[in-house]
Amino acid sequence: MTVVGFAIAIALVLFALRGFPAPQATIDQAGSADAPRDVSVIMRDYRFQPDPLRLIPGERVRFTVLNGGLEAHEFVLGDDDVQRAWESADAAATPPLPLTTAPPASVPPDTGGVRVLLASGGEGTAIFDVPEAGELLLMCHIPGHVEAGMVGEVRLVELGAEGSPAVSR
Ligand SMILES: [Cu+2]
Repeated sequence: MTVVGFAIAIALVLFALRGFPAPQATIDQAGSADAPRDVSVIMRDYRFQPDPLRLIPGERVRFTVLNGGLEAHEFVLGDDDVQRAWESADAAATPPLPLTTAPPASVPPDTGGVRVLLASGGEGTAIFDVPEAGELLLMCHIPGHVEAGMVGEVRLVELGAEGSPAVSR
């Protein structure tokens, strides 16, 4: 990292800590197998930040997902088939009555995509290989959350596009 790049990174962190809206950073390097690109996503009641989420086709990213909301949230990134698999898994795992315990949600291992389920205040990481093409969606399938607006836009962009700046917690 260059001195200027380092200074900019520090400035972004300071802006984020103070709660200022951070300026858009440029994605100047795609993630690779050896060096995944770090991308932070915050889940709130009921949205994802940043929105849109910008990813480069074919890159490998390491997501750090934080749940800054008061409720449990789920980060599900993948195509339509992935979304439908988790939607039905979560619906099936929801207890039919209060105070009953349902089995944890699961999908077949070859479903693809990535899913991080977090309690309020939780943090998790996940590695994801961005496909070369196709449509990706970001959704939370906890019952009622999609209806409340918890759907994030995902854009596949070229190198040099505006990326995801540091976000304030
Ligand atoms: Cu949610």
